[in-house]
Formats: sequence, C-alpha cells, structure tokens
Amino acid sequence: MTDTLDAQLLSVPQERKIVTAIPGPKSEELQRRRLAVVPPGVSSALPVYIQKAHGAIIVDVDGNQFIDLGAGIGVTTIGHTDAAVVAAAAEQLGDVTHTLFTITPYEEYVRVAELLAEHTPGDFAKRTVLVNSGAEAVENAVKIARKHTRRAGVAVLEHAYHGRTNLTMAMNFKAAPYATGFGPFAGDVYRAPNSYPYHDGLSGAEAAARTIAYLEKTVGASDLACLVVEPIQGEGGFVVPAEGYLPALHEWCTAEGIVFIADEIQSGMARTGAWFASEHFGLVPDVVLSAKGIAGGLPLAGVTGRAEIMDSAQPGGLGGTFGGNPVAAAAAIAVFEQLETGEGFESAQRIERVLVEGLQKLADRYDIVGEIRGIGAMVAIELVQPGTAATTKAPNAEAVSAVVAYAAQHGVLLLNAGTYGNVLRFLPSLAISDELLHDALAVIEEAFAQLGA
Ligand code: PLZ
Repeated sequence: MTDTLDAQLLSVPQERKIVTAIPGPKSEELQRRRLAVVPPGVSSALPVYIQKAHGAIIVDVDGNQFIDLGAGIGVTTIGHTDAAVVAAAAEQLGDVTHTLFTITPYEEYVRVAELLAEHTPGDFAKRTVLVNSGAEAVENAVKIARKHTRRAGVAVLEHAYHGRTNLTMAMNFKAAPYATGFGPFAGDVYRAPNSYPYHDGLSGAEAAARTIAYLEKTVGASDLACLVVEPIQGEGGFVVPAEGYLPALHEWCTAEGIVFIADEIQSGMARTGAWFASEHFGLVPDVVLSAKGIAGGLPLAGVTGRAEIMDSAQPGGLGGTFGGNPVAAAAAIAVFEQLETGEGFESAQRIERVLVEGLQKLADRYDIVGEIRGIGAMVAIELVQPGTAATTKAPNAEAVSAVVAYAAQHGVLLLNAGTYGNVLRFLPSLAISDELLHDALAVIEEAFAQLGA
C-alpha cells in the first residue's frame, strides 16, 4: 500500500507542462460523453479532465500538468493527495467506512469536534455538529440560531456567498447564476451593506454603523436570530473588511442577543495563515463554520459554536446520513495534525509575500489593476476598466476572463471571483513552492502583456 502510494505521489512532478492543445483530445472525448449525461447546470470552469494530482500540480488525462492556483476553491489547502491524509483515509476505509453517527458513534467524529473546539477562536465551552458541505453547515447554523433565540430573521451582507441549497440561495448576493429561476426562496433573509474599503472608502466604524443602521431600520434587531458573515468574502472577491468592522458588528450582535455566525468555509483552516481568518480582526464569533480545507478534499463541514447556543437544538434535530463520515473525519484529523506543526501557517505567509510582490509589479505597469488585497494564501486583484482606477473603478470582467483563459492555455489554473466577475483570486495550496508561484506569475504577466492594456 505504502509503496504504491509513494510511487503514485512521485509520478506527479511539481512542474508545469503542456503537451497537447488545451483541452486535449482525451479531455474532448470525455467532454462529449459528459454532455450526453450531465446537465449544463453543472458547469466546469475548464473542461480538462483530471487524472491525478499531488501537491500543487494537477495532471489531466492528456498528460498536461497545471499549476493549481485554485485548490478546488480552497479545499486541498495542505496540498493534493497529501501523504498523511491519504494514509489516514485509506486506513479508516479498511476499519469502518460508515455507521451513521446518529445510530452508533465512533471516535473520529468526537476527535474532530475536540480539534475544532481547540482551534476555533474563543476560550469557552464549544460543541460541534459535523455535516457534508458548506451550505449544509450554513443551514444548520441558522437552524440552531433560530432555535436558540426563538427569532426568525437572518441577516447577511452584500457580496456574500453561502451555498446552493434553498435557504443559502436566498442568502447569496448574486442571483445569476445561483438562484435565477429556482424560487420560491426562503423568507426572513435581510441583506445589509458590507465593508468594502476599495469601493466605499469607509472606516470599519463607519461601515459597521451603516450596516447596523440598515438592519435596525429594515428588520429590527429584536427580530434577528443571526448575522452570517464571511470574515473575508470568498466568491464575492476576497473582500477584506476595514479594521474594526467585524468586532463592531459582533459587539452589536452581543448587545442585541443576535448570534454572530462566521462563515469561514473559504477563509478558515489555515488558508490565511491563522487557523481562522477571524483571528486577524480580533473577532471571536459565537459560531464558526468550517468546510473546504478541513479534510484535505474529502467532504466534511462543521458548525462549531458556544455550548449554550449549540445545546438549544433538541436531540434528533441535527444530523444526516453521511454527516461526519468516519473516512472524512479521519482525513480531517490528519489535516489538523499537519497544521499543528505550524509549517502551514508559515507557508501561507510566504505565499502572500511572493504573490503580493509579483502582483505589485503588475499593478505598477497596468492601470487596470485596481487593488491587490487578501491575507495569506487568499490573495486577489480587482481589475477595473482602463483609466477608471481613480474614478468609477468600473469592473473589468473581460480582462479577468482573458487572463484566466490565457493562463489555462499555458498550464496555470486560475479562478475568477467577484460579484462582477472582475476579480482574479489566488488560493493555492500551502504546499506550493516559490518556484511554482514565480512560474505562474510569469505566465500571468504574459497574459497581461497580451491584453494590450
Ligand atoms: N460559504 C464562504 O465559499 C462555497 C462554491 C463553488 P459548499 N464556495 C465555493 C460552487 O461554485 O459551488 C462556499 C463558500 C462560503 C459557503 C459555501 C458553500 O459550500 O460546500 O459548496 O456547499
């Protein structure tokens, strides 16, 4: 087993290599088969079919090797097929694959809950429920907050993304493509202005006052069960709030008996060089949601919160067939153990330095680079129309699409983001080397040169 695994891992050299057109012939053949059986509602950013992956490289069926700057949208945070994660999951598969925690429990679930209690912000008694996906974590957090407060209202922020289930569709900012035509939607969701320093120019205190005034006026604090906030917005374009914004919101929530839920599904699990991004803002949420990076690619998500809030739900009120699956939980324990060495956090800081330095060179040359922002291995640039950086900051989605397409053709998998599709986001795995980062940045520089901007 170990020999096979080692061989498999060594067969993915950490280098970029393009050997066919993109997509290559085998990918095109798979794409034809896919179109016959998979609906277009499930789209793919890049229709190259992946055969294997390790570290920061993914290899397609035609033998092309891509530098992965997306990590499956921030999932393979400690790297693809991390040896310890693969070994832990494989061992667990052989021991027990499923029992259903609500029928007969097992240690791995409890251990993940202990680790989340230890590593989420706040030194108080916590409880965790494990589920399958980020959206399901959001749904459960809202359920629990409603039960605890005996209120119905859910406050969210502009540019938020929380999932694709019925409730979370109503919580997202963007209708298209996530919600268009899929209603009726859940009610009692209230969307307030966020802090977006690049566009609103407000201090944290000013932005918080605006958010609070809006919610007081449009719903009223006494009807709000919870406020759900991504400490750094993910799909919305890696929007980092102004200093003091989040703690001011939290203070208001505490005073009004509103549960403050931090959706750290994209920003958590060492992505930003801290266990959770909340820490960068001195924020101690009542409930923290984790998913994506928690189990090295296996489906697992957690709702971790103050014991007195989490204990409000009645026995049998929370759960689900696959929630906290033993294999996913074993993988998560291996992820935590790796991160506990501290190396991952240093990597996140190293990645931020290399990316920001490289992107700053672009910003110096091209006036369409409006802003570089982000923390750790969660960095983005917002692109604006030529000549608008000092005025309207008009979104430039065309340039983002062109850069993403050029990068893909040259072996760099890069993702877009932002409500207006005008943000390039970088969320590589923490396993990525400086060499690969520099190589990817060189490709992105070429892409900018091709724009003729
Ligand atoms: N909350 C902050 O980032 C998932 C969406 C990918 P699920 N973001 C990636 C796509 O196109 O579906 C996300 C997130 C934040 C919640 C979610 C939802 O997590 O695991 O996708 O349900």
